[in-house]
Amino acid sequence: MLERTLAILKPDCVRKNLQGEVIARIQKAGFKILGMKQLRLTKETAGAFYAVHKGRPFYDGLVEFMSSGPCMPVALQKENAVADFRTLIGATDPKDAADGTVRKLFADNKGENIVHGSDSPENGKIEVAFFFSERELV
Ligand code: IDP
Ligand code: MG
Repeated sequence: MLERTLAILKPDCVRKNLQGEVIARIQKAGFKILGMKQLRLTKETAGAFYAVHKGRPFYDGLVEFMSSGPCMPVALQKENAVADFRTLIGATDPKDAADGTVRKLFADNKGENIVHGSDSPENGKIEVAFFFSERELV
């Protein structure tokens, strides 16, 4: 199935100047970039994006981190995009991530883990629409 997934190059990725490194890996893995932008999330917007995690012990820190500096949402399309993107980035905690994955290579810890990836095709659509209007997707 041709799917959409949302990547976010998180504030740690931008701070470390790793945007190009990560985008290159995404492109080499065969993803088509439909849209890309840079913005700084407010706490309110970061909280809304991660609303599913509200109440978890890491939620406040996650909102703080995601609003701490610029990030880059990237709308991606590919056959099997959601699962393939999660394979490319690796497990949430870089300690558990497979060798060669983006998080294993670049992430410092489970919270500051360089990149977001949608967790289902349905959420892929919802999360792409969170950041991009249809006319921004080409
Ligand atoms: P995912 O990004 O691999 O899908 P989720 O469980 O959906 O992982 O968590 C969303 C984000 O929340 C993670 O990417 C990470 O930044 C943060 N997070 C998740 N679990 C923890 C934790 O136990 N400690 C600190 N931060 C966490
Ligand atoms: Mg998730």
